[in-house]
Amino acid sequence: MKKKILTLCIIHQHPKILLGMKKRGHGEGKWNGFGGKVEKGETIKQGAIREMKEESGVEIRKMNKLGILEFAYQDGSGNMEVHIFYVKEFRGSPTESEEMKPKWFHIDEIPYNQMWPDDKYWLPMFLDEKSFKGKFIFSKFNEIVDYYINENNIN
Ligand code: 6U4
Repeated sequence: MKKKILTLCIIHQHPKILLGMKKRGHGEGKWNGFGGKVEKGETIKQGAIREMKEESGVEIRKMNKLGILEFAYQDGSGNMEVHIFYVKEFRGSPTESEEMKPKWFHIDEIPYNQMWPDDKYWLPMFLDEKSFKGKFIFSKFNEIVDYYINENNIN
């Protein structure tokens, strides 16, 4: 099956990051960055900017791609390639949308137990502005059954 290309954007304004509570769809009930599927005719970067605006009302002014992660399921369904952007500058204030409820978290209080289980492996590197590449394989219960992650220059 063809991999879907998705984006994920996290604003880091030290010592806080902006996450959103996903209100519906894939990852419902979890805190996560903002993003979604890249649409036909747009670049990955354009998709990231569009999703951030749609889901949080925030306009990205400056960002940097730090990670590419593949998420796969044991049963072979729905492989995703997620491009992860570190957002440094933005305009507007985060506003709740139909999809996401935004909230700033201090980096010492990141709610890992209410996030995707892979996040604790890569978010610390992300916060240090290190680039990374990896793959996570999930069971149908969204548990990690295998993974690798490499600190890597992806650009
Ligand atoms: P639609 O239904 O088109 O609105 P869309 O918002 O385009 O959906 P959606 O909601 O499926 O896409 O996006 C899923 C989001 O969750 C993307 O930002 C990628 C992110 N994501 C998916 N699996 C993840 C995982 N294991 N860990 C993580 N983020 C993940 O940190």
